[in-house]
Amino acid sequence: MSFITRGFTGRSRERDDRLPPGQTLVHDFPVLSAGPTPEVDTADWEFTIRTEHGGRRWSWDEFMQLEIEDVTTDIHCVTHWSKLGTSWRGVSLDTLFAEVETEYDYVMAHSYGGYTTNVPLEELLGGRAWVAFEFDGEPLDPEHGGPARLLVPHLYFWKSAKWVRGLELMPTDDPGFWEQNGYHLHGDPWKEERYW
Ligand SMILES: Nc1nc2c(c(=O)[nH]1)N[C@H]1C(S)=C(S)[C@@H](COP(=O)(O)O)O[C@H]1N2
Ligand SMILES: [Mo]
Repeated sequence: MSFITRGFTGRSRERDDRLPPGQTLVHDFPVLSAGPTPEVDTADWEFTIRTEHGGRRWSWDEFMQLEIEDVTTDIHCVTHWSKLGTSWRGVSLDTLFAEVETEYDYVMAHSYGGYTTNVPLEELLGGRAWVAFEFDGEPLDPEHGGPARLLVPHLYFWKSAKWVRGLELMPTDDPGFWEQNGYHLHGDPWKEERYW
């Protein structure tokens, strides 16, 4: 009996190790949108990286020719919910930035519908960020950002811009939509970088 008890304790401690401070686990998938869900047809969808030199643009079909990765990761919303082991499919930002030259260190993500969020370029590289178009083996639901969203799971989920349409390189770390409204510029859930 004590062996079984210890086993359960160990497992929940392991789970707690994956829960950043102040977070609570959820098993559903809450929807948090600052505005209405934009209707974006993949026939019209484009993804652009804009740099000081010009940049690069992909159509949906071109995007689907890129190397596609499966990602399983935990996600953490600043409103205190976390979801463990979510599964996604998408294109790594390493793959996209392999085709782009820039001296700039900061990125503004832009979404269909007007949402923006800022992230240092370095934090989008090194296998830490994707443009995701599937969740749980299905095309990404429009309310969760379909046809495609940014996925930056090591930062609070507001950085994972839904309906993403492009990235703009910037020389300075300018605040995006929530960051202008009091959310932290960086947003590391392990440091509780919620508001400032
Ligand atoms: N375009 C856009 N992206 C967005 C948001 C938004 O309002 N608009 N909300 C952000 C916030 S605060 C969170 S927590 C997550 C929520 O994603 P979900 O609705 O798929 O759970 O999306 C982020 N990306
Ligand atoms: Mo959020």
